[in-house]
Amino acid sequence: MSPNPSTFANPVIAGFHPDPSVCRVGEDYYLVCSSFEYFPGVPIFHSRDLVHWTQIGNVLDRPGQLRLPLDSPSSAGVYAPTLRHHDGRFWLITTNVSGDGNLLVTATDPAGPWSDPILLPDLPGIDPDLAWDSDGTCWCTIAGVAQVRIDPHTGEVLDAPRRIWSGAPGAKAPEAPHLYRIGDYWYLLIAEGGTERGHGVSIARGRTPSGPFEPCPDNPILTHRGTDHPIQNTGHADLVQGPDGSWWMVLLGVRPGGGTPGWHVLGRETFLAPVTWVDDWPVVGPLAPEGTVPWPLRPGPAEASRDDFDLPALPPAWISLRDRQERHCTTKERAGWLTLHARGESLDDCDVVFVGRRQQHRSCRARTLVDTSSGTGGLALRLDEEHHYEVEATAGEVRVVARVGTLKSVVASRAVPAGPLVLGVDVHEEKTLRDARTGPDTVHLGFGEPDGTFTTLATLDGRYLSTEVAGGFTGRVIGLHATAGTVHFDWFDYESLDG
Ligand code: 6LW
Repeated sequence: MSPNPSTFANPVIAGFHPDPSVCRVGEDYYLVCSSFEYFPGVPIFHSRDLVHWTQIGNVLDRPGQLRLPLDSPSSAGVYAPTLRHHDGRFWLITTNVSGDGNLLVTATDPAGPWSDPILLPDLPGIDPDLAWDSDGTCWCTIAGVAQVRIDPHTGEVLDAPRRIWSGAPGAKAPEAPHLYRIGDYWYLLIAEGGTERGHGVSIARGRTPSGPFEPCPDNPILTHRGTDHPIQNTGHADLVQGPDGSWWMVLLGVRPGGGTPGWHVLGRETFLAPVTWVDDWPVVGPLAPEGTVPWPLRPGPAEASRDDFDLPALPPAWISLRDRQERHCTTKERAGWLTLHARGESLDDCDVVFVGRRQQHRSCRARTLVDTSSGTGGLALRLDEEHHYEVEATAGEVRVVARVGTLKSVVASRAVPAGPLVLGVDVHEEKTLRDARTGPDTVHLGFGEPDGTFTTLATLDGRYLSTEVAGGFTGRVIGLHATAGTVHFDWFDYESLDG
């Protein structure tokens, strides 16, 4: 089934889900995204209509597949996967910039298990793509944009990288290549202009997979640079054809909030756009003619989710920093609770024990019930080691801590009776622009009183947990941490407040 372009809601996968790559097998679509410093890596989703996606796992979910050193920086790690189905198998190629470099894994069931990685030590660069010629040749195209033939069974690179196209003259960062055979042409889709406001998608075509490539006269075929469209930074795309013959593009974009320059806090998200063909070139859109809303921004249905930690493993949307070892993070130690044993001493440390989920709504509410009788820990809203707000408890006290760049402060604290405590974070989108400097949202951190009411200890400006302030490629993750001793969590609730 394909969506009706006038009615579906974007983003189709909200929150930090960048660099989407998609393929279809029969009636089923599968989509993967980058995961950077988080473990497990490369979330994989399934859909029947390209609009409603369910996460079915993570491709790199074993330590042998994903080695992220404990001192590797945030926004390093796993970049830009390509997912393809060929010869009865799923193939995924990606780059772990913090260690193994380019690597390839395969699976017969996309929900896993995926194979151990085949490393490609001789393949330079990032953003690898896979495409097979009719004679079985496997072409691997990388950012730059350059191309080699590889043996995907061994990882052997069969020739020296050859530059095949660089996009528009002078445009920065030609990257995210995907090569497809469509009709009589081989199409080379790329992103260019950088993954910020200048981002765009361009395409070229040739008669062979190695070119020469003729650029589309209408390049970029998609960009929102210099527009007031609510979705910005549009780029890094992949194409897919529905079983009914319709064509679609998945791409990344951001939803900046607040005044100027606009701050996006949810990371780069996955969007969907219809594609038609004119003169054998793809046309993306339609692009907002007067009076129509081509990419409706209706929020999805309000979502609430509770994790009771009753299962032996955490659901696939839960992500940890760099590794997840049972001796640090387990639901088996106290039945029905998640237990975290501290390693790093604060969220400033790369080896902190933190496990969370992506913030997927502009306004949302998170609550947890924590037992800190043997340690210190709580609930954190995290962008990276240098940008995070947390409400945490330790015997007899609850406090709010804010880290922004080199500044760190205990913003508020309160004595509380011993015993399990509800901690909470509410995020409220700023809907009214008071002036050009209005921020994107406010973050309210607090705790539950014994009578069931909620006390806000601190209200902080959300702009400091945005990509425009922090830099990098990720988005906010909200979750649980332990910074001393052992901390137990009975449940975690996340609820959309978008309406
Ligand atoms: C990715 C590159 C990009 O490798 O950002 O937006 C980089 N595009 O293609 C990290 O996501």
